[in-house]
Amino acid sequence: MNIQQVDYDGLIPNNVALGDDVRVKRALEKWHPGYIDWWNDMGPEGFQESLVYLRTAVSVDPKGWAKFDYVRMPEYRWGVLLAPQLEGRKIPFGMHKGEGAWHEVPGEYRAMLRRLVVIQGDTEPASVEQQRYLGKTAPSLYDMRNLFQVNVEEGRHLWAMVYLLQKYFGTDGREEAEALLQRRSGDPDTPRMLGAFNEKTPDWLSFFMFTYFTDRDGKMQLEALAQSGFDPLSRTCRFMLTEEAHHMFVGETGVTRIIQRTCEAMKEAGISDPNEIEKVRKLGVIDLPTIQKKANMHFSLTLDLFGNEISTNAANAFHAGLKGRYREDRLKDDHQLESGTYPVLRLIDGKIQNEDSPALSALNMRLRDDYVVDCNVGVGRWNKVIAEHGIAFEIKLPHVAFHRHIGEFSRTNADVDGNILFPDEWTNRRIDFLPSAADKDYIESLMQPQMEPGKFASWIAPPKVGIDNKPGEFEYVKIA
Ligand code: BYC
Repeated sequence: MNIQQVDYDGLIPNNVALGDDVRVKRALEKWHPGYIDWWNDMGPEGFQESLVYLRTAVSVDPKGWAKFDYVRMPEYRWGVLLAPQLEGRKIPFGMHKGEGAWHEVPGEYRAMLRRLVVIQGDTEPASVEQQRYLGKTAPSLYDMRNLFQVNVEEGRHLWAMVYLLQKYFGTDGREEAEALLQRRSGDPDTPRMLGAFNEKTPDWLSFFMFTYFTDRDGKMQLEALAQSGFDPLSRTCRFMLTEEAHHMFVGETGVTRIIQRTCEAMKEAGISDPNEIEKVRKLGVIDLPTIQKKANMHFSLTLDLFGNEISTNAANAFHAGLKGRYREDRLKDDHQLESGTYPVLRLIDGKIQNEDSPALSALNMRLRDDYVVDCNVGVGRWNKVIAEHGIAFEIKLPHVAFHRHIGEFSRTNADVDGNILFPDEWTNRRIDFLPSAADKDYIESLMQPQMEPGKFASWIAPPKVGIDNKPGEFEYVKIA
């Protein structure tokens, strides 16, 4: 069988010769109805019968892997897709560096590996649950389609992790696969595993910020797992990264288009001061300071997903060869980190300062640093749009100590510049940094659906090009 091509003959599309693997095929077929029930209950509400112009993977060849067509979402062909196996691949880091990559789970690392797969798996359905009401307020059919594309692919990413659980982790894996369908984002009794995935995504600005910031954590974590010495995990993550790129594109361009519309409207109305919030809001667009506050919120919530700066879990996973660094294969050092150090931001004597820590313990910090660099690239592009309109305003990522719930800074209150605040100062100034109830109400008031082909809500500019090069008035979703 050609690994690049996906076999669409059976119930579960795949490029892993599932037809020859009766045990796993049966296990997945048994899991399938529960997944469809979950999708129908927790997936995009109100649009399950609509025809959506979606891409589906037909190959894992990076040069041409998708085809576009109208699909009803519950009939989307979710499947198991792994990037091709690299002949003779070696474990690239940790104590087993240079040994042949594993094709079965090494017994001594079973629990650690399972935990990584389960955490990754848990985030995927969580994001679908968080976004399930957004279709009803879509600013255009183009945006609605992008939302649904992201949703079905997060569903596929769940399949990707469930395949690993079912194939490699026996009874425990089967139980974990079931549990992934039981937990619910935001549920007080059975919440999703990581904090940011239990928050609400109440409006489209949040959706774009989430896909910009939180999907980018997905990218970083998947890049780190793609380095894994456990080859099936590496191959799975490599293909997931191909899909993930579109999600971040949706986020980055979504925020860009909101900023662009705001700037255009301000210019037309002759408003040059971005802080004239009430005047700007009268134009039916989102003022730049509110966009900044939303960025502050989503960035800080996402930083928590990197775990504690100093982490024995992360050190163990690296040492064992299970989870590497961001693009480990491009780094030039011994890939074992037994002796090196890494600067870690800490709160020492009430001041935020760098302290050298053993590099192995500081891997979460390092991945978070790489993440911040990556985040800043798109922020720079947002600022270019603002500057092109001659408006004196810059979106800035807040300090990493701001609004944290995990790690070194979770026990303190810092402002967006990293100044430590007394608790009452924080309480008083919180609404300067994070969306207030009034900001939320205003954004909510804008969330009126625009479902006419080619039309866009007042607060967002049209995209530069359509999906699959379709013209502006293309009907991306045929609403049933
Ligand atoms: N919330 O040693 P520590 C994505 C727990 S996003 C709650 O600091 P570690 C996507 C931790 O579990 C990418 N609990 O943490 C994006 C541990 O508990 P136990 C998802 C937290 O393990 C958008 C304890 O605190 N993938 O794909 O080094 C849409 C001490 O932990 C949190 C992954 O994250 C938290 N935020 O690092 C759709 C990759 N942080 O075990 C999808 C897999 C920490 O002591 N996960 N804790 O009871 C990992 O690599 C790591 O587990 C983490 C945490 C980075 C999450």
